[in-house]
Amino acid sequence: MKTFMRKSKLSPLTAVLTTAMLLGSGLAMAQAGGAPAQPGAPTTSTKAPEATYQSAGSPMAGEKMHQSSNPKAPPMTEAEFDRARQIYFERCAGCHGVLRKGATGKPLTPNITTGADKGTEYLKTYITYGSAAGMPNWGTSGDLSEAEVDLMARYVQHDPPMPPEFSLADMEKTRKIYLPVDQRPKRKMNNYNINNIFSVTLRDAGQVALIDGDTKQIINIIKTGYAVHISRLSASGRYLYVIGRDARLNLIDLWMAKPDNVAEMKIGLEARSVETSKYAGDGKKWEDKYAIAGTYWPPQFVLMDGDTLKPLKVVSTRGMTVDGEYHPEPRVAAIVASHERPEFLVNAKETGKVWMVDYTDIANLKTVQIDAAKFLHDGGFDSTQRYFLTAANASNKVVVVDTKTDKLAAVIDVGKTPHPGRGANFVHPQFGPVWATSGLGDDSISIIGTDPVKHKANAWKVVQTLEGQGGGSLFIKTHPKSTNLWVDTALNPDPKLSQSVAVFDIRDLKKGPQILDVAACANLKDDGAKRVVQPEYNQKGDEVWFSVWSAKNKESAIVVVDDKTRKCKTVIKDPKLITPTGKFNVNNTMHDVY
Ligand code: DHE
Repeated sequence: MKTFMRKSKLSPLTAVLTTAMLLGSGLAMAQAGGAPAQPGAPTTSTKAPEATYQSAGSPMAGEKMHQSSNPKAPPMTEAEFDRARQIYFERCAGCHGVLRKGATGKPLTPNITTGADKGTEYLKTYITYGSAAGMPNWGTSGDLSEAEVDLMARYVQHDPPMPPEFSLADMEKTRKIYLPVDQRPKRKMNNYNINNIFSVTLRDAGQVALIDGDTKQIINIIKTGYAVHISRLSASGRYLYVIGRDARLNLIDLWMAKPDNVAEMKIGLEARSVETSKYAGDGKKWEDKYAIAGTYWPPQFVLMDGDTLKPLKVVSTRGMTVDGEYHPEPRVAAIVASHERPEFLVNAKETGKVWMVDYTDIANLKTVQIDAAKFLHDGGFDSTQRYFLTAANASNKVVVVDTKTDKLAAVIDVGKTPHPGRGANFVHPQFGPVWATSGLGDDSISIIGTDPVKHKANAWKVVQTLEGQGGGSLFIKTHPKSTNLWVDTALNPDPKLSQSVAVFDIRDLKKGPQILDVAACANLKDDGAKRVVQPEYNQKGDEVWFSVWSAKNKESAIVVVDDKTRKCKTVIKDPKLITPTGKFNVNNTMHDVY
């Protein structure tokens, strides 16, 4: 084996923990959950990178909820209950669920946690030492004190408190219009090449930076939601939508002399996804017409007017899983807009169903639910934009939905905990058009055939598995004009891997990857974790941008790599670039180019 093809540095337990983090609801319980010390981990602390990842916490930790009590459970004062509830939402809810009915972690309802063979002492051991199945060792890692372990052991024997619901009227109450539609520009009022602007998530600042992709200058830093997550574009490219983990949705008008917020609204208590109507048929009737956003809590999605965010219809995702069991909190994960029909595709994570939401008649809303696989997370289209490929991450599968027929096309076994972002489309020299995903749980990169017409034998099969430089990969990317396939390993516990990326030559994938030390290019003044995360191409497809993501009190940067030479070209640094993570190029996001 060549030295650059390093084996995964994830121990099985850490892999599980990392997986749990990713499946979490903003709390990423596991990382603070004391991922065991890793050889070669950053010198500051073995958990420092994970702590960065965790810092979002659940926005629901601060929500008022009623104390519930179970007479069979050990008593708690109101103050103890409130403190335990806060710890639960900061660290545990992501895996065990808001209602403790289980998600990727086990259910923790009183019928399970109380009883002769369970109870406080049993639970304390479990919380202190963790389990091989992925429960972090909260006590021995030092993340929870003995008193806190005792508190949590008692808390989980009480009935779970119910966070509030969030109605259409609640949304409307929070809606703010900063610039009414009739006062907005009638044409583009700036000289920016809007198609090459990048919206950069400044995660822990609760802001996005708009960066001019041509000049690499910051255009504006705009206040958005808490632990802001993703940006998406309207079909025309004029409007930018940004969603925060606190479910605050911001609408930014890129036509303004200095693009800025024109409206905002809270769509719930905790969220990750937003999308806009993109169907180009019907004489562009749907262009910039609607937006949709989904929440982790309450488990629902809302359809809104595209330019005012006026909420029009809210739909609950509560219901039966693909296995036929009721799930009270199926979180809304990725949402994409169909190019084949006026429809949105909504991933309901825990039920494993993809909802096809027809937006032609919102008053008489038609939806189709496709049984896919549990734990749907992120995904994107194939190169023809007919098929939606999405990871069912804790099921180790990729699901394919045909947006022309609104039917399931395939469920494919892939590597451990796939995490494609939107994935990578390219023409494989041997197998024709393919889409690829990397993953968190191992170093495999699964390449799936996507052409059921000219390459039928390869369609919806893993045609090749590449060995990346390690597990802990979050994103993979290429561009139709490029012959490079970039794979990050941002969550690998080995800093050598988390600070570098692997780049494969699509023309000769057997050659193995070149490893590029992107963090070194950034030459940051502070020590500590410098995770290199999320490759994103510019409009032309000749540059690929990486975030070098440090802790919020340390210097971060964006490194622009020349795609042809694979050499660092520009480093964008600014004290205002705090914790940059996702980057969304207007053209590529608008047209689903990846
Ligand atoms: Fe994400 C996309 C959920 C943690 C960066 N993330 C998504 C999507 C979901 C999701 C459902 C797909 C949205 C869509 O397409 O509509 N993310 C979650 C979590 O639940 C999780 C695991 C834990 C959490 O606390 O939120 C989580 N995500 C992270 C991070 O810590 C990352 C690395 C840094 C950050 O900014 O928070 C992160 N997630 C991203 C990015 C995308 C994303 C950059 C969009 C990728 C793309 O190319 O489209």
